[in-house]
Amino acid sequence: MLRLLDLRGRLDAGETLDYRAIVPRADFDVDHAVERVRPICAAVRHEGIEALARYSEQFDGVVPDSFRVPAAALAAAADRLDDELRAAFTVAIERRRAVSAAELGEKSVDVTLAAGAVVSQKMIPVERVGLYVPGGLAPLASSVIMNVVPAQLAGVSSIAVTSPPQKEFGGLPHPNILALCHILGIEEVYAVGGAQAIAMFAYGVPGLCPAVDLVTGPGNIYVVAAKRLLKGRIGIDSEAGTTEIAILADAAANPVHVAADLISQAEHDPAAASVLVTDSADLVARVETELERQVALTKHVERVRTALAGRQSGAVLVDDLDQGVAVVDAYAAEHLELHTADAEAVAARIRNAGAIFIGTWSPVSLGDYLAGSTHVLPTGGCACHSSGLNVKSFLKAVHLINYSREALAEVARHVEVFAAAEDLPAHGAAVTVRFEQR
Ligand code: HSO
Ligand code: ZN
Repeated sequence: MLRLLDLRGRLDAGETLDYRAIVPRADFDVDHAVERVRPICAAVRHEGIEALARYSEQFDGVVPDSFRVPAAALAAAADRLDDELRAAFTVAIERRRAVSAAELGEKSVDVTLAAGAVVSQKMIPVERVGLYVPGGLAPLASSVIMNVVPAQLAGVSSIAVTSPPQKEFGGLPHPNILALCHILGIEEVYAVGGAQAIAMFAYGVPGLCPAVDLVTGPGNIYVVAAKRLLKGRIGIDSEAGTTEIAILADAAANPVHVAADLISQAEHDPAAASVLVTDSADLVARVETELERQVALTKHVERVRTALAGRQSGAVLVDDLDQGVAVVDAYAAEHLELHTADAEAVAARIRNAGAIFIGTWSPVSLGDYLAGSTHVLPTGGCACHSSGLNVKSFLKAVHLINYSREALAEVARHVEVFAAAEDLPAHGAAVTVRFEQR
């Protein structure tokens, strides 16, 4: 089912391998999608609610009575939650809160560089954020928790949530999404999805939604493209797009677990990526057998098959664990699972991954819901420069510079010389003028 990429023996044969260029990737990339969403974002900017209605009709097949979800609908959804699901939500919220609280780390920095020369750093929460919760093939209620909890712990004062309107729920977002908003105390909720939702947050829509400073949350490739397009006007978290899982495994890995986890993320989208990297051809064969068996039993069989057979998925055979680490580092997966001997030590060697799942008892689907970690993670190789959504994503670092007369005098000549070297003498003068007698 998986495309096979056999790298064994190629280094010994003297080849140099550019792993970034050869790891499985989709053909369709975010740059293409940016061109598709550009007119959508422009229309929302200039036509506001009318454009939202048009795109809702076109992409969601329904136009909500009101794009702002009424408060009564939030409360009603929470009332109707069944007990078991409520209990699962509670554990997920508690665990994500516990980890978020620890993510705050050092709150402030204060450095005295010389007598009277102090630089400190203050972390200030972004004032207003827009949080995106995916609808599409599977409305992800869990994304409400992943977005809202760290924003609240960071101290964001104005939080808006949006999620696509669902035809079967009369144009409201999925009821579990509404219920979680209510449980978490979020009152500003919109029934808007896709690129148009990101544009609504970025530009604001008169009479509906004031513009936000930062947009976070996972989404499909069009949501990611809109975030990339509007970045600058708004801040964004990482580009958290179509789901990916990479599994680094050795011969002793459990093929039942490996296959189940590859399928679990393939379930999200026909464009989802499931990649197995191993030095064991025997494991590949056993995982293939398991995939055949388990895929036939899974509910979303078509979607899963398409994802597993796609260009973006595959099995990569490597010479040894070292090459395996190099390949997964180059791939920079959103989720990386380690099914190897001494997986903790292997984890310590990984540089690029959105989140690392250590050992056979830490599957990605645990992290998707309630491990305590985030599931809003960089995709498409962005894990080599970006982080998953966390409390710090909602905070800005501001330096405070506080020098006394004496402390400035001590370095005045350095500033003057530096400024002259850059041919910016007025910079130097701004310091020296302070010490000239008049
Ligand atoms: N795997 C998705 C998150 C998710 N899965 C939510 C199920 N629900 C992206 O990390
Ligand atoms: Zn998932």
